[in-house]
Amino acid sequence: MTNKNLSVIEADRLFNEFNQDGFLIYPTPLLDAEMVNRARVGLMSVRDGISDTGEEPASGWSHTVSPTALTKIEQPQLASYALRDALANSRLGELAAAALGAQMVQVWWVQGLVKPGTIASTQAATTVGWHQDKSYWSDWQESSQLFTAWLALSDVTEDAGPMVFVRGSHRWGMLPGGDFFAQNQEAIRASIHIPHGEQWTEVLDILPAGGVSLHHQLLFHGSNPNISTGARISLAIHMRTEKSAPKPDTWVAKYLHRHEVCPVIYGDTDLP
Ligand SMILES: O=C(O)CCC(=O)C(=O)O
Repeated sequence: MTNKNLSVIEADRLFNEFNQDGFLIYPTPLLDAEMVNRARVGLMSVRDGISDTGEEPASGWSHTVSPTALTKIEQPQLASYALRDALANSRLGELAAAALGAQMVQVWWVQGLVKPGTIASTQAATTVGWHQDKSYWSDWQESSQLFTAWLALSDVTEDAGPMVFVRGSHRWGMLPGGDFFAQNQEAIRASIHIPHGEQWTEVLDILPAGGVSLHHQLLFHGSNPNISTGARISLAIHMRTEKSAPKPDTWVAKYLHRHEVCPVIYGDTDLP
């Protein structure tokens, strides 16, 4: 697959914005409404323990779904054809290739995320603490070019617990203090040593269903509690470019050859 829809000027703009800010918010839906709907229904079915492929999500996922906390389903596309279709058939590949300046883009891990709203819970533990994704990705060789696309499957308004990006923080290097699972953002932020001359500037990731954002593996980000009535539903799609290699015999490496689960969504190079 190549860049069919993006002009050279648009591709340059995406590349420059991603490199400068460490993220890119792309509200134009990458999937049509019917596919978004199928994917959302597919993810919620997997959450409810239904598999139409005969496979289960990856371990780490338990069927104990708490209505008061963020539900995180590891590799939900193992259990859903609708999710496999959504991953393989959106314009995500060309968008990501342009932003990264990549020749090849492959999905290597997906997390289904359901963040309950206030109807499910009045006191939900649905904050995602400030963190850098790279701190959780030790299965990869150090210099691997990895990043995340966050695909909204419901409208993500300001009150629905959107992600929040810290502009330019991908240039600060790997810093101690981040914690996805912690709920006290002020305490995490206080423990992060912001490099001299840099500023902590927060940008809300507001998206309609079908819209997507990309973020760099070193970018500090987190998310607010969902104080809207409905659930916030999304996929965090972790991807790699041709400049990446897994460490041998790791958990991640065992999925990469399964292209129906980890599709190559741009280019056709099949790397280790
Ligand atoms: O969905 C969220 O609120 C956070 C997701 C996240 O941290 C990620 O996609 O890297």
